[in-house]
Amino acid sequence: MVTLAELAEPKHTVTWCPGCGDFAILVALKQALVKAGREPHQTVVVSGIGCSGKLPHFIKTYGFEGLHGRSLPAASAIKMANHALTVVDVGGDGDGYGIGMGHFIHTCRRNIDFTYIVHNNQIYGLTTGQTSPTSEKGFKTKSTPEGVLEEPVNPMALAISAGATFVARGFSGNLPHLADLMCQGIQHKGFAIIDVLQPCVTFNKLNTYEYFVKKVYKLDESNHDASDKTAALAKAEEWAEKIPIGVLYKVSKPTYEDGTPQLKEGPLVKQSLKRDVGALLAEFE
Ligand SMILES: Cc1ncc(C[n+]2csc(CCOP(=O)(O)OP(=O)(O)O)c2C)c(N)n1
Ligand code: SF4
Repeated sequence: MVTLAELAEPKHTVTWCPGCGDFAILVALKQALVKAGREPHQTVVVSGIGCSGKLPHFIKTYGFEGLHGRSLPAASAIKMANHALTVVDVGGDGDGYGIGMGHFIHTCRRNIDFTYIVHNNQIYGLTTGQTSPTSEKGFKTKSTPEGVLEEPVNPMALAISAGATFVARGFSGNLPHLADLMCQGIQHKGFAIIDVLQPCVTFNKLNTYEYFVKKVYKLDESNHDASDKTAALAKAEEWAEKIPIGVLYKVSKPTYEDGTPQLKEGPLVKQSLKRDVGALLAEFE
């Protein structure tokens, strides 16, 4: 059984700013993998580009850091090539809900069995503080000095509508709760999205730890029914005085892998490349 120490990556120094919410996400992910009993050699952590995208360097599993906004296709391909692996994708709100938004919607509806953790700090961190798709209306940033004009996207409502089968929100200020959510997401059979409220202490002076501590409340301490889509959408719309954290929506549906006959013989990477292509070639005669 893997231990927390075995998941520590000794070769890389963590370069996030002191106090960044990314630290709690990294620790929560390690705790979740240990709790779920996933060994490092059976796990791949995938990312795009951003402060959040550096996470695969800081955890001793397999890892892949790809292009900005393109982590979901990479994670989907890795899972389809070897569906025996545990795949976890991590990225920022700019990465997943901006440039990667098309992939986000289609990944939700495909229901491939992997977990997507979004470090939602409502700003572009790595590029030093521009507006992101989840920045609040009126928020003044480097790219919108007079304040954001548009309404923010609502990732939880989008995920539920698009067909994701596990939709949850965590807060990096509550590590045990976040680790438990991630463990549930990893154990869920299907696409699990966990949006994490992650203060960027350097560039977002609006959505701070104090801002969220006053607002968040746990859904598991309310009478929310996570199997009820209408109730889940109502919870997804709550974003004012109170913000729910926990599992908003969870249903069981066949995965994309279940519907792919080629995977019935086992992971593609374990299958022989020696195939009888005679029948296929005959079609071209
Ligand atoms: C195709 C492409 N466009 C733009 C960039 C520049 N870029 C790098 S990270 C980033 C946004 C980072 O913000 P976010 O995804 O929210 O992650 P964070 O740094 O906040 O964790 C941008 C625009 C890039 N690397 N590639
Ligand atoms: S810039 Fe923001 S998101 Fe990036 S490491 Fe620093 S505090 Fe974290």
